[in-house]
Amino acid sequence: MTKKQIITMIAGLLMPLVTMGAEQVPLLQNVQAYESMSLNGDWNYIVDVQEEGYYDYRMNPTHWGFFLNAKPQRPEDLIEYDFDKSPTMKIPSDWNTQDEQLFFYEGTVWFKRSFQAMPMDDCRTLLYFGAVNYDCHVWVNGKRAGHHVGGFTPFNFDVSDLLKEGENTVIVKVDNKRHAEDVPTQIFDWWNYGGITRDVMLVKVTPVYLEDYSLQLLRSNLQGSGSKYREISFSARLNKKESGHQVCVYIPELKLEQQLTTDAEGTVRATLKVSSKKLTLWSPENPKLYDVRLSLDTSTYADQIGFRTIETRDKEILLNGQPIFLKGICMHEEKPNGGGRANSTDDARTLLSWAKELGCNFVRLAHYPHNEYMVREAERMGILVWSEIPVYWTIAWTNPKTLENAKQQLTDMIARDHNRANIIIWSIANETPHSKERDAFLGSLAQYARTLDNTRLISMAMEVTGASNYVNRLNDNMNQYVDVVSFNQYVGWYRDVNDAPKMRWEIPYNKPVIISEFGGGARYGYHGAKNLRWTEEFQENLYIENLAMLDKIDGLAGTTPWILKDFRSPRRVLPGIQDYYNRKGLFSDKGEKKRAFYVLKKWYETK
Ligand code: GCB
Repeated sequence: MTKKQIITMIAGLLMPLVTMGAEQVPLLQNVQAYESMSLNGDWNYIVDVQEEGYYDYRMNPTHWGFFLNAKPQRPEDLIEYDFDKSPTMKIPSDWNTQDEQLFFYEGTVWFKRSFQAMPMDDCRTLLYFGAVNYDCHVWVNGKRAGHHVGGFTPFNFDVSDLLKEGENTVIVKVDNKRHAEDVPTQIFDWWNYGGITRDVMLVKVTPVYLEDYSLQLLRSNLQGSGSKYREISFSARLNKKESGHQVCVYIPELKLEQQLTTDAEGTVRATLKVSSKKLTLWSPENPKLYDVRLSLDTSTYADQIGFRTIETRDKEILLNGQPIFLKGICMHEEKPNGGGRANSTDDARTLLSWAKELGCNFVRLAHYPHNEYMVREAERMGILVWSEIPVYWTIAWTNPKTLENAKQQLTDMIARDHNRANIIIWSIANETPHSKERDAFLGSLAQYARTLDNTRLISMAMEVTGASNYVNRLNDNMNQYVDVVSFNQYVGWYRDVNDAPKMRWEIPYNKPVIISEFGGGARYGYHGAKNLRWTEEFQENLYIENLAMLDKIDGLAGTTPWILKDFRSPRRVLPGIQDYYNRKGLFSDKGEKKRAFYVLKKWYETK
């Protein structure tokens, strides 16, 4: 045996000891309510094209990887990396817009940050990531804390046993290479922004804590309409299956208070009754949120929760029992000025105020769960939300791991946001090609979504299946699983705009219809005849024709045109026009309004 083989063998024996001590735990509901220490800020980073810091020269995981953050101990020691001498970038962010050299980079980058441990008394510490794109491994003080896959959902590890007094180090290996079996898969029409793209924090929790809770107004039809009382269902779950803990939910403004004791599963459940007159329902016109206080034994947590119902009746969508037309727009999670991942209340407020100016009461957060600031800000501003997982185009339908991955992203999206009143639709997919395998995959996903949350509507962006003689037919086996039939159509862009007036639509389902996408590209400031592609006039005319066409669709309950703002995409290469931006925005990448903005705004005024 060579010296190197002996070292590898010993390290292999030690590895199980090293990996003990941390675990991924189910997502903490309402992380904002907890005492925490932000780890946002400057992190050192090392670009690792060949994953030298993770694999040895035989492509086996090395035990001496960058996660050890090793330093030479003797003058002759060979260590070929040094985090502390490496550059820094601000976290949260995407590396593509932070470092010019990484604009097109897809691969592995290592991040390192040191911090002083916060005093923990008898508490435990969760290391929380809002999102990391896409595959990430985390180490604390050289010991493995966990692994996570999926670029748009939060996760947390219990790292209490890895922390020490004084200085601690967290190292994250992020890899955003695309793979056929991933969700999303190898191709998608947006920038594959890599990095630690959302907040990172250490969260202090008591050994037993409220892992999840839910407050949800019951639909009035479940209790007889015209009732003097409304019912709010409340449930909560501890992180441990322990009975005898005291849970209290208190809504001061409604003078509602309920004390409960956990059962052997560590759960509580109750129905709270409130007079219909006293309860102000959340709506776009009056996005009323109530202060809610939750307590577990001696700890208390605050949240703000709105109460509303959402359901369908034949081809109508009913919000609080009343039909509503969803005046929407699609959005990507990109900064209002230029590219780069958005991740702040300010970004959210700017983008959502543009949607408001357009007259929207609804946004489709495409094509993945957006950051929590976006959802919370929309809730405060009275904007309804469609939230989606990145099951986009051609997924590996027969791969069980891919299904598991999609289900996990769905679980985490719903776990984070199920107390947000503005979210009314969970979308499970976008433009997926029909096949038996796809039907089995999506059917399973839809049924699973319902078991996670049966209070909201389920949908997916479908495609028109047949178009002949100007008759567009929608025929999708998934219709049986969705509450709302939604589909994307591009008359005027991928089809001739002159077809629009001739179009008829056959949607053979007694369900509300949302046109989840339509639109076309224009470069802001480029003017010309209305048949000259890429001009604002072309896009303006396309909107005029499409809106007239939409008005003829039976059961149209809303629309979310594509898209609020020009966004970066590696598929959009036309020089001088696209320059790696998809130009279908109603706003340019710098936030300038194109002519089509005013067409849609005017149409929404009539709705
Ligand atoms: C679509 C996709 C969207 C694309 C858009 C386009 O149907 O759902 O992600 O960006 O078309 O611009 O072609």
